[in-house]
Amino acid sequence: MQRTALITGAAGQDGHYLAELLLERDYRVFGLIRRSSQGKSVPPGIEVVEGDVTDAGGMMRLFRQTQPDEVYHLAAQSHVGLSFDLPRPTFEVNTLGCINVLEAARLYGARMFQASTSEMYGNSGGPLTETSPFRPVSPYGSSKLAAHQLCWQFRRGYGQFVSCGIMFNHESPRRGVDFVTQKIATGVARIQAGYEEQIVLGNIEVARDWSHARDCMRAAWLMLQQDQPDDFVVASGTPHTIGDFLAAAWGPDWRRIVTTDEALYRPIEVRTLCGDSSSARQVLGWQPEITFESLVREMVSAAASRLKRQETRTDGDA
Ligand code: NAP
Ligand code: G4F
Repeated sequence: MQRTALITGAAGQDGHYLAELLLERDYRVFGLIRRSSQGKSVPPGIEVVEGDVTDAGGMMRLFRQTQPDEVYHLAAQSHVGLSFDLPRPTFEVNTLGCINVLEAARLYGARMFQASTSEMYGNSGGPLTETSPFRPVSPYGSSKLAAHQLCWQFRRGYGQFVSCGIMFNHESPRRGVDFVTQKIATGVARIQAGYEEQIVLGNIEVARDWSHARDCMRAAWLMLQQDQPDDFVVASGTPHTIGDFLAAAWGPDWRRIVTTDEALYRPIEVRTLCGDSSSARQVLGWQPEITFESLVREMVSAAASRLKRQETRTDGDA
């Protein structure tokens, strides 16, 4: 029988890759999208439903309407820097929104995937596993940790099938424009085309465990195909500095094209993240397939193609 999946945050980066994966596997896919997201691209082939995860009644109606077998809860205020300026809305979406999805999934018997994050660890060291200490240093990290703990409580307390992917940074050409990798990819494309000379960044003395969003969403799907729910770290296992990303995107003389601005620094910074995904590798049979170097190449090449399309449109308007 055809299975039905509901994706919250379907217009985001991960929503696109997950929708593709589920449609390839012959699911019927509903995607929750906020009215304010209109104008953003929607994954082709999904059935769009409008709503907001902070609306508890709306979530119940959505589950009654769509009757999902699996819900992938991706909707979030996902920008760490912004969470310092908007702590309350961040908690409303990331924590209360998660409660609403948990409650509806429990009532309607849907298996649930929660998009947890390496930001929950703060500066705990590494390599980080499912049992490493959580010490978040941002409102975003705290809001996601509260949601993560609620998922455990619903799993343990009600026997609910809820699995959390503790996902480390993952990127793609569909990454939002205000995340550092997309800023670099777009900046490099603009410099190469002669539009700009510099990319202005915040704190570049940091490292992240970057992988491809397509790989991460495969892990999310695998989690809901297991006999038992659990938490899994999803990471490449190799941290790279922002300098490594710039070197792969531009070349060894990347310092020539970068300036830093302290106004873009965060009040508190997570310095280095590195995940240990042994459990996902052993239990789910998962491993990342796309290397760091090909991720960077894909992002820069996609940014150059987008720029070319914009130029063609502008020429057409003239
Ligand atoms: P994203 O591109 O920011 O997508 C999040 C989506 O959630 C956006 O489409 C956003 O809609 C939607 N949304 C925000 N508030 C909502 C609300 N109140 N009701 C309904 N939808 C709402 O994020 P992503 O990179 O795809 O990440 C997916 C999930 O994984 C997020 O939960 C994120 O926190 C988590 N995560 C991501 C990473 C990563 O490196 N990408 C790592 C760990 C965890 P708008 O377009 O209207 O804003
Ligand atoms: O690209 P970022 O904004 O990603 P960040 O903060 O690591 O968060 C992402 O990954 C988390 C998983 O660990 C997710 F949960 C979260 O939803 C999001 O997807 O910043 C990466 C690093 C930070 O240290 C930041 O301070 O890059 C540094 N950075 C330096 N200059 C910058 C910039 N970040 C941004 N966004 N913009 C800059 O100009």
